[in-house]
Order: sequence, then C-alpha cells, then structure tokens
Amino acid sequence: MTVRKNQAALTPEEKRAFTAALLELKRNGSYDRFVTTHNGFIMGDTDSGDRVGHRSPSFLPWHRRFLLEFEAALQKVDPAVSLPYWDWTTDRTARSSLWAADFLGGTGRARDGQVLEGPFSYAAGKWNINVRVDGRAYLRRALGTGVAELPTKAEVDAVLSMPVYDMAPWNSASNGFRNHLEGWRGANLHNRVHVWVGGQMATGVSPNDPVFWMHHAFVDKLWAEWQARNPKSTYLPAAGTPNVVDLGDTMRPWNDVTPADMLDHRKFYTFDTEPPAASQR
Ligand SMILES: [Cu+2]
Repeated sequence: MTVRKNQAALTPEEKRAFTAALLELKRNGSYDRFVTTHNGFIMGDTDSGDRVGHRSPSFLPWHRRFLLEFEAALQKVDPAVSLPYWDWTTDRTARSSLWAADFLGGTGRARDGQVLEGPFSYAAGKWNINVRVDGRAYLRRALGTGVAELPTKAEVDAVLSMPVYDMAPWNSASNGFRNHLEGWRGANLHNRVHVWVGGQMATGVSPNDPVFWMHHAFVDKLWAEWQARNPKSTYLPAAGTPNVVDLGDTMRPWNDVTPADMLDHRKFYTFDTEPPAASQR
C-alpha cells in the first residue's frame, strides 16, 4: 500500500524516481490534462453558484480524489513512487532541500521570475508550460515575495482545533475548519502557500509547478489530522444543499465518487507518521 512521505525525508534515489515520473507524465501528455482540469474548476467554482473544487466543503475530498488520480498516473510510470508532502510549517524557507537543484529547483530570477535550476527549468528542455494564462512558457516562482511568511505550526494547530467541518453559506465566507484551512478566512493556510511560492503556483494553472502536489498532499494530511483530533466531527453538509456537494452527492468531473467515499484516506494510502493500514499489519 502507498505510503506518503515527508519530502524532507526522501532519499536521493526517491527524489530521482519521483522527478523522472513527473517528467514522463509531462512527456506523454498526461500531466497537462491535470493542469487543464484544475484550471477549469478554478474558473467555474463561484461563491454564489455551483462550486466543487474550491471555496466549498468539497475542496478537501475533491483534491483528495484529484491527487489519487495523479498518484495513480505516476505509479503507472513507476510503481514505487508515491506523492511526497511538503510540511511548510517546518520547511519554511527558500533554503529548504525541497528547492535544491536535485529536486524542484529554486526561486525564479528577479527579471522575469524564470526558474533557472533543476529538472523543471525551461533550459533543461523537459518542462514547457503549455496550459497557461499568459504567453510565458517557462516555470516561474518568486519564493517569499507575494507574502513574506509561510503559516506556522501554531496557526495550523489553531485551525485543527476547530470542531465544525464547514458552515453555511458553504463558500469563501464560511466559518469552520474547511474555510480556515483553505484560507479565505482567518490566518490563511492553503491559499497563502500558493501566494508564497508565486509564479504559476499563484494562478489557476498552479499544477504547472510540481510543488502543487506536495502542497496539496500536506493539506490533505492536515484533513486527516483534523479527523483524528475531532473523531465526532464529520463532513458537512449532509444533504439537500443547492450548488454544493453534500456528503452523498457525486463530484464532477468523475461523477462516480462522493465525499463519503473520500473520508478514510487509509483505504488508499497512509502517511509516514501513522501505522500502516490494517490490512498490511
Ligand atoms: Cu491549492
């Protein structure tokens, strides 16, 4: 069964394998389809209308399913690969090994934000930005420029202690755990990390930067930690909510998966911080 590891603990060989699988998905065209899907939902999800991927309760189960599909694509290339997560409360500077040239490469140059190092630099020739919101075909970043600080452990802890999953009006104005984690309200966790990275990560085509998957794998882990801390709390709303995915409603674009199906991540993978799934013990 898949174990998702902290990116900081990956061996050089695991980094090479993950990077190679990403480059192969890019080469064979599968990668860009994920970027297109994500941008379509960013454009379509609105506070007053239909909303599925973002600014709504299904933000968490939608991204869990999206990451599972991406991880399955990686594993078709290399069955040994799993999605690492980036704990941005601990690896919180541009000097983290995450941004080294043997992994994701670092920040962009001042002039145009272009990432110049690592396997995803434009110069390396294997990472063209094809699904884009402007003319620039090179990966861009501006680490720590759009906002100075990544969220702290204390800020995360405060959000994990919120006992109610989500609340009406079930959008970017909501109180509760989901919207505080997503970041439209309060200290701002998930959204702020997108802004901190900058470049494509701060746009609807954010999956163009491979760090997207590691960021969302950690957001996903925080959902699992919230569940462990609040065992009596569950996904809301339960039923009958217009424009919003209720617990038993199917989610686009898959139409065969509900938030209820996504509640237990241990059906699919475990994290390196928890015991292996029951069937593996
Ligand atoms: Cu995100």
